[in-house]
Amino acid sequence: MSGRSSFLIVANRLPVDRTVEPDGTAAWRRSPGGLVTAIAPVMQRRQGAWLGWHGAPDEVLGPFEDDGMELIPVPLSAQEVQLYYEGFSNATLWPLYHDVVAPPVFDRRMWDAYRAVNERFAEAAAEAAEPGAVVWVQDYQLQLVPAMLRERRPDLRIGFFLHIPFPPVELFWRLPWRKELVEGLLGADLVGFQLPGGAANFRRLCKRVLGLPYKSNEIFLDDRTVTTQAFPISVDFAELDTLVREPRIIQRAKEIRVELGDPEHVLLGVDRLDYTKGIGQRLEAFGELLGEGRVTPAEAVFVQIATPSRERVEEYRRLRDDIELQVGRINGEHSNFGTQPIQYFHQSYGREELAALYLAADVMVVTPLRDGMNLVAKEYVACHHDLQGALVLSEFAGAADELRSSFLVNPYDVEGLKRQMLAAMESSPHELARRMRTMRRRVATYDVDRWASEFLTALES
Ligand code: ADQ
Repeated sequence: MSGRSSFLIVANRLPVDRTVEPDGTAAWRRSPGGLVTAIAPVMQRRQGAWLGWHGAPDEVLGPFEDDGMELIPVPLSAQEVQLYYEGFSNATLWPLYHDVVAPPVFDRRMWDAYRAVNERFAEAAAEAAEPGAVVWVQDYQLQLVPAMLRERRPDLRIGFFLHIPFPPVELFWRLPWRKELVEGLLGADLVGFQLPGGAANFRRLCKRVLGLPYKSNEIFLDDRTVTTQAFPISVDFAELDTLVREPRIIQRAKEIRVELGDPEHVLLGVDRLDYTKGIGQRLEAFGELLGEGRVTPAEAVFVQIATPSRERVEEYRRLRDDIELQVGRINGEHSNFGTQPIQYFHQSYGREELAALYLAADVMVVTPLRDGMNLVAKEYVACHHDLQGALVLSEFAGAADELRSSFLVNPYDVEGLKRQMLAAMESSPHELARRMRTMRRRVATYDVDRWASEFLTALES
């Protein structure tokens, strides 16, 4: 054992993407996305190391430093990317944990690859950790790592955080490898979830699968206890709040509105193009409002940003086709020369452009069918120090537990969705300010720093 770091993050991906500079040299750039945004600041402060795949199949890289972080690449073969990542992680676990909104694939070869890759991550973490180090394992791709790591290094303090929902026992039960997954997670000292409901589901499952007793937050094993607890993840409130006060962002937000034809209402959706996000449901509602003449293309524009995601997984390819067909239909029926009621972008954006978009939007529409938390909702709130702007938020997003002053919706209820979108557009500035103030207080207090420090305090105590 070489023993090197006293603090380790273990995640499927490293927090950087490779880019090619204008002069042709390769460089690394901090990647977008929930997890990275959340943990990078903690990493830099603690001078820890981050273990994860670097994004290129069949390539072996040595450890390197970037952005003030020590990065340790874990290699994956092209076949493992297909079976472990696109397969077991994203075609089995992802739909199963999100209320089975798409049918999960159960494939033994995928499971074998998942186990083998988890083993490799555990091996690499065991080698990189100093005696007594704190290791924080992230998310559904690595649920076997805690137990595999404990077996090799019982001296470590091991935490695990699940970023997606943990399903009810009745759904989890379908998984042919349910016992192995539960045992994998129980290798941790602390298993964290977004919501108390996820933690409760996990405790019930441990009792059902392994007959383990539990009391309040603790599950009792023969020789130790495992703590299960909710830690709702959040955003860097201060950073966003400062960013949107900068003149260039304010200017850009104004430009965006002009480019959209200066409509009275700008509605916005920002999501990874994922079938859990309810993009089709919100477009359907907006399309019906147009069809019924309750909003007109002259007064409202819906901007939908859909970040490309998991494009090699069959369900995602189909989803992209469906959404693009739907956008085309609605625009085909309701566009005039020069105005298109839905502006659809299948692109990724930088933080600044995204902040300007949030600032420019009157109504943020977040309608997942199931979502662990949803950072977009919290980012929108953090960007509205003007106390204007309305958040339409699905009851099935974890964020709905905290953002009770949003316009809550059931995304399966198209009429309800239409009603709340209209209510959001028609609310008085006074009413919007009342709602936004309450939401901002919550997100400012429970920001991402607090999320990470509460998890780590619980893990280290
Ligand atoms: P995601 O499913 O990826 O995260 P979300 O929480 O909304 O969902 O985070 C997406 C992040 O990507 C946000 O920070 C957003 O700003 C960024 N993003 C989205 N579209 C973008 C675009 N076009 N360009 C640039 N950036 C874009 C998973 C879980 C969530 C959980 C997070 C964190 O599914 O439920 O909240 O992890 O735990």
